[in-house]
Amino acid sequence: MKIGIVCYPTFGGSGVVATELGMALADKGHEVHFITYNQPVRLDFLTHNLHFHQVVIEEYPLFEYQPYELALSSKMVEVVKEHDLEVLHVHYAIPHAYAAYMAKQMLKEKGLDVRVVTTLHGTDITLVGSHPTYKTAVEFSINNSDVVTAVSNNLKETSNTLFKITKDIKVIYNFIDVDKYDNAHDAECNRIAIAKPHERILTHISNFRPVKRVEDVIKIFYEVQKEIPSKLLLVGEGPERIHAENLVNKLKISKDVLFLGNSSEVAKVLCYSDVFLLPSQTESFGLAALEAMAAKTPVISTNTGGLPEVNIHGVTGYLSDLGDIKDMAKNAISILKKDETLETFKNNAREHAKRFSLENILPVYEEIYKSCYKNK
Ligand code: GMT
Repeated sequence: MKIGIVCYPTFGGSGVVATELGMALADKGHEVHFITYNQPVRLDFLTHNLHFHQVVIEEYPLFEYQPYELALSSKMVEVVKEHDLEVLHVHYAIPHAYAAYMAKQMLKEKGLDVRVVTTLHGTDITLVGSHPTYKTAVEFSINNSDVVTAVSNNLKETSNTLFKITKDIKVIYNFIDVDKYDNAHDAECNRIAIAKPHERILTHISNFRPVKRVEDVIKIFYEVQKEIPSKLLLVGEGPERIHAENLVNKLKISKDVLFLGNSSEVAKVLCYSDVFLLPSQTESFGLAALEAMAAKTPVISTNTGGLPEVNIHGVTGYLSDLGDIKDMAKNAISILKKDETLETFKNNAREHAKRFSLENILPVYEEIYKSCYKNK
């Protein structure tokens, strides 16, 4: 099929899922066109059936806010027409679902029909979309998509609670190419470069936004390192980084905490890790937790949002109430204390991650594209 993918081209989870999906679809022979304002960070190759079309914003001094939706919907119309696209799959409702609706209407006027699949990812519903500033337009564009999907049952329920949704939202879990994480713990994984042989390694990967509660990550680590010699790896960039650095200095643990910045080589970082920390305020799914699990890293997380659908309490890691630092630290210590316990959790995490394998989820998306095209 000929599919257009619209997403944020950044390190955020929705962009990562959209990019991995597009690359996998192209690998299976579909023609995939990314329509984004930059080349997506994980889009590391382009082929005869994998294309990137840049949405260029013309800056004009009159505008305090440049009209991105107009540029995006115009680009969508152009690409659909030029390449005969059958489906536009937009990831993250704001403003992508709205721009896709406008593109669809413009194409209709020209006698062309394109199907719009909208995937809800989390903050487009929970933190941003339900705000009165956006709610009306978000609800409208969800209800006017041909198919709507959400990345967890929890996100589906939340969407139905916060909005008047007239469509049945299909739940399609985020997925992972488990094989990409196979190098975890093999010879390439030079742990000794990060920690001494007797030290454990804890990791956190995120966009360092307030919702991730990075200060809780530091506080949990602070408790853990009192009992277990360990290092903390922090991967990502964002507004909370400065607060995290301040806290690390205040607690005098800077020699044990490494800020690595953004990385597109998550699998390499995770191969060093013994425990992954995700104490988020909310998480519709927690793709970073799934990536950790695929790399044999048990997860210490909160029990909010869709996290209990991904991290299984007492099996792949532990779930705690939001802000319960003591409980999260206690759980991390219980996993890290004995080699045998750690090994069991590591194996469980990897085994459970396989349920979310690309091979299982990709055909579900393909089926959705085919069915909405058939019903044209
Ligand atoms: O985690 C973020 O803040 C980024 C955000 C995004 O849309 O890029 O992530 C959301 O989508 C991911 C992919 O579906 C989910 O795994 C994350 O849980 C979700 N984040 C939140 O709900 C906070």
